[in-house]
Amino acid sequence: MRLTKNQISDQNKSGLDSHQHSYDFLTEKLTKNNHDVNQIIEKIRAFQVAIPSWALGAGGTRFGRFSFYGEPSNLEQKIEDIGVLHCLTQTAGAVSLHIPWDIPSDYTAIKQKAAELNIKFDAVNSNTFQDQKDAEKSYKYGSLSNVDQAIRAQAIQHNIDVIGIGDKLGSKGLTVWLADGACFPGQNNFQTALQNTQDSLIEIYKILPSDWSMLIEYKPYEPNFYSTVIQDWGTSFMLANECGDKAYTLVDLGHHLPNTNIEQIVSVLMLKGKLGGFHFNDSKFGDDDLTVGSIKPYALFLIFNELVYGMQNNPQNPDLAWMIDASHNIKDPLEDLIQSLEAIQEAYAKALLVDQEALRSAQLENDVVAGQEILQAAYRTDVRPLIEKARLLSGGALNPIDAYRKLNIRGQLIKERGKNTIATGL
Ligand code: PSV
Ligand code: MN
Repeated sequence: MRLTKNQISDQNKSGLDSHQHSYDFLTEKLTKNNHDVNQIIEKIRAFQVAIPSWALGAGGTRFGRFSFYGEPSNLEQKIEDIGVLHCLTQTAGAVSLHIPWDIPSDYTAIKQKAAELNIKFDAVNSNTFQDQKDAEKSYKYGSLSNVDQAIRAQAIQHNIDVIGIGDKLGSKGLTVWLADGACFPGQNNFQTALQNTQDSLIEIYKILPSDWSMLIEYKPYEPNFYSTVIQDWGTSFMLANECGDKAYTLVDLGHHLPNTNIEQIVSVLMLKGKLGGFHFNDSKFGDDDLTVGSIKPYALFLIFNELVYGMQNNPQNPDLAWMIDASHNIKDPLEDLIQSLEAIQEAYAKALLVDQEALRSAQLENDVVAGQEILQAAYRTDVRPLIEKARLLSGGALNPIDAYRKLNIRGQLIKERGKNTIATGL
C-alpha cells in the first residue's frame, strides 16, 4: 500500500491552527533565548533513521510470539511498510537489511521500489548467530571465533557475501554482531576466542570497498550467558583499531549492563573518531528491545547531548549510521516504530537546545548547579511543535499515529495481505 500526499494533507487540516499557535509561542520563547529556530528545524528534517527489515513484524520472546495481522511477508512488502512510515514521519528514509533473511530476488525491482519511496539502503547486517539452511557447518559453538578453521572460513565468506549484496543495493556499511561466546566457564579460552575473532574480522575488512565502513557491535550477554567475545565497547574499539581506519564501534542502547553510563561511552568514542553506528531502543532490564524513550527518556536526551556535542566538535568522527533496533511483542510494529522515531527526534531537538557555551562556562567554573540547570532547561522544553513543523515542511503528518489510525492503515494491510502472513526475522 502507498499513501498519497493528499491523504496526509487532508488528515493534517484539523490540527493546523492549534499547531501554529503552539509553534508561535515556542518560537518566540526560543528566539528570545538566541536559538535559531529555522536552523534547528532544518537539522531535524535532515535527520534520517534506518528501519531494520526485521522489525516490521511481531517480535516475541522464547515463550511465545503473538502474530500481528497484515505483516509483510517479503522484502518488497517490508520496504512498502517503511514507505508508509517515511511518508507519515519523514524521518525513516532508510532500511537496514539482515542477510540472509532479506536477500533480494530482483535487485533492480527492489532498488526501484526503494527509490520511488525515497528510501536508501543503510548498513547491511550479517547473520552468523543462526545456522543457515543447507549450510555445511554449524555456528553452535561460535562463528568468527570458532576453534575450527573451516567454520571460521564459512562465517568470513558469509560476511563477504553480505558485502556483495549490499554493494549491489548501494549500501556503504557492514554491521557485524556476533553471538559468539560461552555458556559455561571452561567452555572456551578467552584469548583464543578473541584472537580468532580479530583475525577473522581482519580477513573481512581486507575486502571492504574503499568507501565502506565496518561497524562492530558489542553486547555483554545473550545468547551466551557466561561470556561474549565482543562483550563491551572497549573490545569493539580494540578490534576496530586492529582492523583499520574504516572499522568503527557500533553502540546498541540495549547492549549494556544496568546503569552503564552510555553517554560517556558515546563521548569517548567520538573523541577518538571511532563511533560509527547507533542502534536505538530502550530497556528496563537487559536487551529488552522496547520502544525508544519509553523507559529512560532523560538518559536518551543525555546520550543525544553527547552525540550533538560530538557532531559539532569532533570532525575526526564520521557521520553515523542511525538505526532503530527494537522488537514489538504486543504493539502494532508500525505504531511502535512511529513512537520510536518521535522519541528520537524529540531527544535530538532537545539536545540541540542545550546552551553549549553556557554549559562550558559552568564547567570551567565548577558550577555544578548551573550545569545541571542548563541541561534540564533544554530537557524540560516541549519541542513537539518544532518536530511537527519539521514534518509539515517535509510533507509528513502533523500527528503520525493519529493519521495512521484514522487512515486505517493496518486494516488496509490486512485486506491486502491477509491475517496469516509472517515477517522473516527473529
Ligand atoms: C543483537 O541483539 C542485535 O542487536 C544485533 O544488532 C542484531 O543484528 C539484531 O539484534 C537483530 O538480531
Ligand atoms: Mn543491534
